[in-house]
Amino acid sequence: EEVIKEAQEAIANCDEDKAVAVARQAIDAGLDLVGVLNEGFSAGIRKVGDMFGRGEIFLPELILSAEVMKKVTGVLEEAIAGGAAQDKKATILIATVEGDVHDIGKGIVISLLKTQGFEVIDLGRDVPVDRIIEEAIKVDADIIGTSALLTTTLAEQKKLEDELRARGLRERFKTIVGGAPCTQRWADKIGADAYGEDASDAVKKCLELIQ
Ligand code: B1M
Repeated sequence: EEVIKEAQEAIANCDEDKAVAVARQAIDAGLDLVGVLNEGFSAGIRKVGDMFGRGEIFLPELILSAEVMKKVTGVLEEAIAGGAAQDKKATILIATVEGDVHDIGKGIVISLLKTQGFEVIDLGRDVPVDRIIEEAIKVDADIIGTSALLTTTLAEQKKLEDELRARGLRERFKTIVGGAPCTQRWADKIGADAYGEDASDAVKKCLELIQ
């Protein structure tokens, strides 16, 4: 409980040393690192986002908190990935959609997928639909996953579904969508195969998709 509170505060205060110390403490104590990420650090960055949305803080502060968040997820992801499974279950290609640079959540989803034996091809952020499809064909992906954090870039997830259908490729890949403004309703509406609410849910859904 104390760790969760300290994690949230470290992000809100843009305190990198404190954040990294809390992360290391969680690793050493053998705590559930995904839980610490979700309830601690991620909750902290969302709070900062809410303050930004209300105009209580400005972009430079949001950027600083995001940098601390990146650093700390890097530390935790390394520890989580240490338990990566060896057996390859399936290949998933993942990207943040065009026009969108938010990639912290995508990073967490990726490290958790790796622990479950998925081979993950990460195309990064701000990736156009054409490139996503090209690469998916090239690596013979089983699943294509897209992350969108802006209400304006959600449309790219629909564009992907439409393009796959238009090119006669829709049956070749399974698709999963995620990101803060994304919902099951949206996934159903655009015809995606699955929606991941958070990293654990994303892994669960991907495992179902390859059944
Ligand atoms: Co921006 N941003 N941001 N931002 N940012 C939001 C999204 C916002 C809600 C903040 C706010 O105003 N309250 C708002 C969007 C409003 C809207 O669209 N309605 C916003 C805005 C406006 C902007 C800019 C336009 C600001 C500006 O420039 N004026 C700008 C846009 C840049 C762009 O993309 N073109 C911008 C920039 C940035 C930073 C660069 C400063 C930074 C991103 C740094 C980075 O990612 N490298 C940033 C941040 C940090 C945020 C908030 C505060 C936090 C996002 C985050 O990392 N959350 C965010 C507020 C919020 O989300 N409430 C906000 C933590 C992360 C663990 O959660 O990403 O949701 P999340 O991922 C979760 C799940 O969603 C899910 O699992 C993850 C793990 O649990 N998931 C998936 C995610 N992807 C998945 C994929 C899957 C499955 C599950 O399958 C493939």
